[in-house]
Amino acid sequence: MTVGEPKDWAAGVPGVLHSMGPALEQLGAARTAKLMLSLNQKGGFDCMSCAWPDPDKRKTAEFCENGGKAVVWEATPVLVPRTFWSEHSIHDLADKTEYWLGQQGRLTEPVWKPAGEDHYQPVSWERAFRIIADKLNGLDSPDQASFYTSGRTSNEAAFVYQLFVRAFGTNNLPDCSNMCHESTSLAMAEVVGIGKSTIAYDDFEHTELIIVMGQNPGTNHPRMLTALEDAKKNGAEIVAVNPLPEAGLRRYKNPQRVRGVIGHGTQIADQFLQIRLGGDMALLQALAKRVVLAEQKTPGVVDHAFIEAHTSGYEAFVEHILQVDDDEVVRATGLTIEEIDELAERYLHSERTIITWAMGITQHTKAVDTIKEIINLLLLRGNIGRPGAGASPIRGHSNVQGDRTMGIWEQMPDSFLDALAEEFHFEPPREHGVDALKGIKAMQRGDIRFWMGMGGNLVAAISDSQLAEAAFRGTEMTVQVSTKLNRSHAAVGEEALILPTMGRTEIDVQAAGPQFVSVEDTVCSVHGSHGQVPPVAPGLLSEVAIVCELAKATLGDRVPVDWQAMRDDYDVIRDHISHVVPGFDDYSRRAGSKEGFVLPNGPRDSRTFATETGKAMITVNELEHVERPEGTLLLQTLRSHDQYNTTIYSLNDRYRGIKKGRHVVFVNPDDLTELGLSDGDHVDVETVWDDGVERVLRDYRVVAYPSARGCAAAYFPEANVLVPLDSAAKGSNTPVSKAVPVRLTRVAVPAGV
Ligand SMILES: Nc1nc2c(c(=O)[nH]1)N[C@H]1C(S)=C(S)[C@@H](COP(=O)(O)OP(=O)(O)OC[C@H]3O[C@@H](n4cnc5c(=O)[nH]c(N)nc54)[C@H](O)[C@@H]3O)O[C@H]1N2
Ligand SMILES: Nc1nc2c(c(=O)[nH]1)N[C@H]1C(S)=C(S)[C@@H](COP(=O)(O)OP(=O)(O)OC[C@H]3O[C@@H](n4cnc5c(=O)[nH]c(N)nc54)[C@H](O)[C@@H]3O)O[C@H]1N2
Ligand SMILES: [Mo]
Repeated sequence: MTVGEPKDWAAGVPGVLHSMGPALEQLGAARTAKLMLSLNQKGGFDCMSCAWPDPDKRKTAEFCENGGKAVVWEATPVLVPRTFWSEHSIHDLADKTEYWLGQQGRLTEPVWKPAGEDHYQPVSWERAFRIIADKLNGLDSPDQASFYTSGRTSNEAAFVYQLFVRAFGTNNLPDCSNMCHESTSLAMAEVVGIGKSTIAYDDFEHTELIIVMGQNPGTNHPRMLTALEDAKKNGAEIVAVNPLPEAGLRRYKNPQRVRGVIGHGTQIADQFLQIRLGGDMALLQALAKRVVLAEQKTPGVVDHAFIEAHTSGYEAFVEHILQVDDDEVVRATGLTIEEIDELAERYLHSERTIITWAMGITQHTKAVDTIKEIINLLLLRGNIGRPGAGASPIRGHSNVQGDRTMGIWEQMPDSFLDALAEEFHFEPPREHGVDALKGIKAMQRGDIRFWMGMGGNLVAAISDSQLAEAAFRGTEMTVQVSTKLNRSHAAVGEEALILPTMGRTEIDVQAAGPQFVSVEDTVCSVHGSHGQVPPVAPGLLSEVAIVCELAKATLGDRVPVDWQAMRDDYDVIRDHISHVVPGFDDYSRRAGSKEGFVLPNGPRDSRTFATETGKAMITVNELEHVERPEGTLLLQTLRSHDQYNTTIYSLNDRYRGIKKGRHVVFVNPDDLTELGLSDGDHVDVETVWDDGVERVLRDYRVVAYPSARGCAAAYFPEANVLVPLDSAAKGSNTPVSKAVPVRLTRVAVPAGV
């Protein structure tokens, strides 16, 4: 492993080469060109990487380096051979890294591990469905089964999946959102009536100020840099709030423009606030206080017409916010008063402000309240429901937002369940199901005996890996619908099945001909995704086909649903969706059209807020920040540039200067001095948590890095070993992946290193 200087610019020439090089090698020029030129194009397929929206005017190459990697990873013609299963026991697979597992290639045939065996063996689709159906029908209650979804699943597959699960009789529908933007969904639904972004793509063109909080777009939403760059050209200011000086937020070379290639790139952030982990709530309250104080001096700073017509709670908020203690804010944020005043000035001068955020905000104990403070700050100056202004959570998985719209949620409201009952003539269960964390705990107790994953890799993605793996191993059956091998195929129940599926790049032919699917991006725009290349293997079924066949095998005639018709022609699924989900009228035609369509959004369209008070709720939240016990650091777990969640594309993290290694912990040089450590030392990283469980990462290399004081960082999913299962955000139950108190202990460096 080598550690070099971190880079302060993103994309540019190396970016393009990094994405095209491996593509050409593995795929061949023709297949690559076919895929890359239809990626994110109208009539093409939707990138399966992040949920960033597509601009109305598309470029010839409308994708980023990391989207390119995701496409190559999926469309690879490297296949897991039939002999693999006899050569590798499940114990053997459990010793492999995620990187190795992903490198084995695409899964091509269903496999089954019978009880008592340590090997998977090939099994026919029919037999696989029979085995699963018999297990499900043998449970004492449908609630002993749980059905997870990862956010790559299309609207069509998600809809039939939740329909099957509810027809089977449970609301146990956890999803990756539980670990991701759940805090956002909860907070925004409560205070503005919808758990989604209140802006449209165009708003980036009309804004005067964008505050990017707790987000690393250069790696995780690279095309957002283009939107930021365009906004800057239109005169907008950009502020980044982050404990790390992430590349791309500092300088960005746009590979699509000649200037980007030859110049020094655009300086993206006008101001960078290097905040301490978990300090955002204090910062937001301090900003709101400054707005209120400015209002006292110069009435009109607060948008009174808006406050009166559209909000509730203003007076109580003003009274509370004036009590905010600047000393506490400084302690919590690690920022200076001058820095906070400067941002406040920018906010007061801007007539149209957008705040965006991602995991740096949602994965904290007080995440829900922090997001409510984002909304408070925006509401004070009327920054919701007008052009160039709004609250914009930037979602992760490419269709995680659509899956939720389609009913993938353990707590869907009665209005949705009523519509489902009316459309399909059965009574769906009403009792709420388990989320991801509760699901693990139910497995630990033996209350959940069967677990199925529609994509994803929950064993690796959830906190407390050791306990989570033990929980999975304690179940009677685990089933994974997957494109490639991962850890969730190695930590399995007594019986286990892997059902291989097609990806979004592939042409999906059913009885009625080639099918398309559809997805919703982070700004609520829905559009079709059309597979482009033949599936890598002949025996693969689509996710829709797998669900429909499983439903037939399990439910027989128990509910009057025509699964076969839905499998044969996805228009039939979309017709049902148009009857059940508001905003989807004439769905097939509109999703199939080149433009797609934008879902209705009360706050954005008409400043209507479906909340308890019927107005946008300005809320009072008690300030709390994370304390750091002496001698410890707060550790955040994050993504490298060459990974997609638990999928590891390579062992490099170019922008942070890391090559060929992931066992690193980034620490501020002054903290190292204080702890008596230096760059290059090897340490054990151990969680400080009082429940007797040992949580430790052994032999990590210390990297001196300009992180905020007291705040360290390490890569997920490896670092999930350190995140206690009981450490969850209040209300949303999202694992607290961005503030783990840890102690570093130096270990001897093995000889030869
Ligand atoms: N290439 C690629 N793209 C992806 C993904 C991927 O793994 N690879 N994952 C997808 C998914 S599912 C998601 S959810 C998104 C994730 O996108 P991000 O949220 O950008 O992902 P993280 O790597 O978790 O980065 C968190 C960022 O927040 C900062 N941060 C951490 N804690 C705090 C805090 O307390 N306050 C503030 N202000 N900042 C903080 C970190 O320094 C870091 O810059 O990306 C999506 N896109
Ligand atoms: N410590 C820590 N933990 C975290 C996070 C963190 O920041 N820190 N982030 C959290 C977040 S934001 C998220 S979203 C979760 C992610 O959790 P998941 O969504 O569960 O994990 P992924 O790694 O995205 O899932 C990858 C797997 O999906 C399968 N797959 C890929 N494409 C397809 C497809 O088209 N169909 C099907 N059926 N399967 C497919 C492949 O087998 C692949 O191995 O992790 C969470 N965990
Ligand atoms: Mo996510």
